[in-house]
Order: sequence, then structure tokens, then C-alpha cells
Amino acid sequence: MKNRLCELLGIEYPIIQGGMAWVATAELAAAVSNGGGLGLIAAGGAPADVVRAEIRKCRELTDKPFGVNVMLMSPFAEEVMQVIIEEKPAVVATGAGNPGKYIEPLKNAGVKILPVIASVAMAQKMEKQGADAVIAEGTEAGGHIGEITTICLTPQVVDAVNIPVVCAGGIADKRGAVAAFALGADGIQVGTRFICSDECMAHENYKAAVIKAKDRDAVVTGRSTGAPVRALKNKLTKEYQRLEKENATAEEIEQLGVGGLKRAFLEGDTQMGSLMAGQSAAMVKEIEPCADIIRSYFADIDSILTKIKENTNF
Ligand code: TUI
Repeated sequence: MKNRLCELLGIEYPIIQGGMAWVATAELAAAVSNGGGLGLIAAGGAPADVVRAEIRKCRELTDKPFGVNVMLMSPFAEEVMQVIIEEKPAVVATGAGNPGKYIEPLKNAGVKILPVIASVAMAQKMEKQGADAVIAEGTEAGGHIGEITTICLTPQVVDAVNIPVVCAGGIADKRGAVAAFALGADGIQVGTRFICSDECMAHENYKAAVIKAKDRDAVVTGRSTGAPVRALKNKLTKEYQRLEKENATAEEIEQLGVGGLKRAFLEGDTQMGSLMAGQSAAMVKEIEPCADIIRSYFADIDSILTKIKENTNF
């Protein structure tokens, strides 16, 4: 199903892998790009030299287009953007903020820019400032989240902008992909499902926790500090919730999370590690190669979407 998003990004299937801090390494990004989607290296909170090394590693692993996700709350965001302008990956996706000031320099470097947004106003602002597409991420997603659900956010963003819209948050399988396209999206972004891929470098305990997760296990902490994060319920999230209930200071709460992703990803600490994952974790059942995961989202999807269109008025 080649469409305008595939044309824009030079990919075979309209699927982007979510930019998961720590989890989205060069290996994962390259595997997704080799499978026909767009892989993203997550810069997360990493310094610029680490991101440069990841970009170069990814180039060795794939000759297909790939991107970098820049987490704008990172203290290194500015220097990471500078490295991106020098290294020129095909795409930059941004999260957790407004990338406005970077759009022009990125465009001048020939890098496509896809901001993740969680509201209609932000989508319109990004279009006006020259973004190539937007990734509309619903609250079902993992990690740092907005408030609106995927099913409500996507059609509103589709109606509000003319650039391609990528639907994100809760898309665990082909049913979710069909729903996203029915809502008018041009593509999907998938994060959690790719944690459980052969090529994902996350500790096996992290992958096992995603597979074990049930419907109510992906909980939100940090609402009180204004930076809500969705992760799998464990000792760490319970500790967060206790501190929030006791009205602890933002510093105390934030201190608890320091190093949490590293503990989960590298050490496999499923109790005090931050097992960021979306609500779709409950639908992930097995570890498979990225290429197979991508194919499973798109098998026969054209005929399914054609049938839907024949039977409805949109
Ligand atoms: O960024 C994400 N998800 C993330 S970032 C992350 S790293 C992290 N580590 C520890 C604590 C907190 C974060 C883990 N997961 N998703 C994209 C996303 N962006 N979701 C929501 C937004 C967003 C929110 C506000 C985008 C723009 C925005 O605009 C704010 C403004 O400036 O108006």
C-alpha cells in the first residue's frame, strides 16, 4: 500500500517505528528500515557523540532511509540537532516539545521533519512552520504522553492539516492499522510491538514483561509534575504513585526515575526499572523479526480497506 507518506519518506510500507529512548538503537532502526518501514534511532537523553555513533552504525546496517527521534526535553537536544544537521539522516521525528526553531535548519540540510504532537493546535502550528508530516500520538502510547485518545485525536488532526498524518498510540496489530487508515491517517507509528522483536536490544526481562502485561498494566505516573509517563506497573510505578499521593516535591519524584530506563533496558530490572510501554503491551504475544512484524500489519490490508470503503460513505 504505497501512498504519499511512502513517497515522502522513500519507504515501502507506511509504518514508522516509535522513537523509544534506550530501546530504539541503530540495530532496531536498521531492522525496521530493512523490513520496509522507517526505523528511528532514539536520541532520548543521550549526548550528541553517542547519537552520531548510532547514526553511523545504522548506515552500516542498512542502505534504506532511517531517522532519528529527538526528545526535546533532553538537555542535549540542541547539540543532537547539530549532529543531525551534519550527519543528515533522512528524517527527524521529535517528541515532548515544540521543534519550531529547528525546522528551518533541518529543511536546509535536506532532513525531513515529523514532529510528534498530542493536540490539534500543535499539529496546525507545525504545518504552518513547515513540518513535512505530523505524528498524532494518542494517550494509549508508552512513555511521555498527551491526554487525547488515538481514536479522537487522529480524525481531528486529519481534518485540521493538509500534510500527511501518522497515527500513533495503541496500534498493536493489523486491526489497529486498519482503524488508523479508516480514521484518515496516511501511516502508523508503532513502538511497543517492536520492543518484542528479535532485533530489539532490550534485556529479555523487559520483553518478557511486555508479553506478560494485561489490559490494565500500562499505568501513568507523573501527572502531578506535568510530565505524565506510561510504563508497566511495578515497584517503581507504585513508589511514584505513593510519592505523588503524599505531595512530594517534583525533585523527589523526578529523582526516583533517574536511570530507570537504563535499569530496565540494560539490567533487566523489572521492579525498579522504568518499563515504558503503551496500552498495546497487553496485545503483544511473541518475539518476532521486525520484517515479519511489519508484514503482519499490512497483509491484505488494501483489500480490507477497499471493502470498508465500498460499504461506508467515507
Ligand atoms: O516523547 C514522547 N514519548 C517519550 S519521550 C520519553 S523520554 C522520557 N524519559 C523520562 C521521563 C520523561 C520522558 C519517553 N517517551 N512521545 C511524543 C510526545 N510528544 N507525546 C506527547 C508529546 C508532546 C507534548 C507536548 C508534543 C508536543 C508538546 O507540545 C508542548 C508545547 O511546547 O506546546
